[in-house]
Amino acid sequence: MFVTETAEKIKSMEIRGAGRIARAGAEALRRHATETRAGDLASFRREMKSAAQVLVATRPTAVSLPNAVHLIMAGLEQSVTLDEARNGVIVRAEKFIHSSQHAVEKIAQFGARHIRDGDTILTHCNSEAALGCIIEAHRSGKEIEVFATEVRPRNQGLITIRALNDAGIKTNFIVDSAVRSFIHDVDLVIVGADAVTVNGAVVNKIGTSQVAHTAAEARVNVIIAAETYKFAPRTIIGELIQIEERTGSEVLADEISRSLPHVTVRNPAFDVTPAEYIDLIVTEAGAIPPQMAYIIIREYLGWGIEEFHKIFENPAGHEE
Ligand code: RI2
Repeated sequence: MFVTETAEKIKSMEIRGAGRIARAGAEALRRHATETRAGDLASFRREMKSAAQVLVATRPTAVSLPNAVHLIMAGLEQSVTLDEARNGVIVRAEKFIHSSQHAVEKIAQFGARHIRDGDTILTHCNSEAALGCIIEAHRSGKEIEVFATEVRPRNQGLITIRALNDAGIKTNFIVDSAVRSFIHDVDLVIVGADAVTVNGAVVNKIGTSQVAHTAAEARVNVIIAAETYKFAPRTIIGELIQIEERTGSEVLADEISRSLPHVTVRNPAFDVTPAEYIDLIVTEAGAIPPQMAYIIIREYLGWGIEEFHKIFENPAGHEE
């Protein structure tokens, strides 16, 4: 079953990156809607909701995935025939995938304009949105240099330096704890996001908040490259973003852990950078100060406060 396979690949991080997992989830829903042998509208709805729940349960932090699932599943309750329901899911999934790819391209154009000729940029983890800005600046003829971190424990920095190398960009590869040693050589930090909360805080790969704090101390601007579907609507009603804690074996080999009975390995995959350490969030709808996050949520995800009143008044009609 393609949904189960996709869910496993997202959980294991074979498919990773907040944008990529959202598109993978959308494709899984599209294929499920196309291939399911549900014979009537009620069973189709049940099957699609079950597939949606399997996908949303894979990784709890990147809101891009539940946002994509919500956008694709919206309207399923209102469909009156099986064909209308099936085609609606397929069309919305295709639309999400296309608009998500287009969003990364727009962010690259907008973000590249904030990179000056001669700048040295630091990036952390592997964000296609953030890398898009850097590579577009280089492609447009700007002379730039990059510092890229290793990103323990899953080493996503290796993916980043390969992409930068392939683009012909002069790159310095450093361990995560070396950021403060090099921050005075850096003109700008650009990173991605897994979630942006209503008060403009950004959830991203573990270590991002230390990078941003170090940049703030050195008066280096921090830009977040984030598509609108990474903004977290439910933080309007006070929901907190769950920080995924992954297995300790990603950090320390099991046989070593077993030899250290009093030691617990803690492996949070993300951290939270407060708005005060962020200068700009570049989205496909344009660049905003982090304090305008609510506007993006309201304008692009349609989740104004009244939306939540509807949820409270009619919880059944708003199942994920
Ligand atoms: P794009 C990644 O998480 C990193 O935190 C990255 O900054 C963020 O998703 C956004 O990536 P993981 O999947 O969507 O490596 O910009 O845990 O590619």
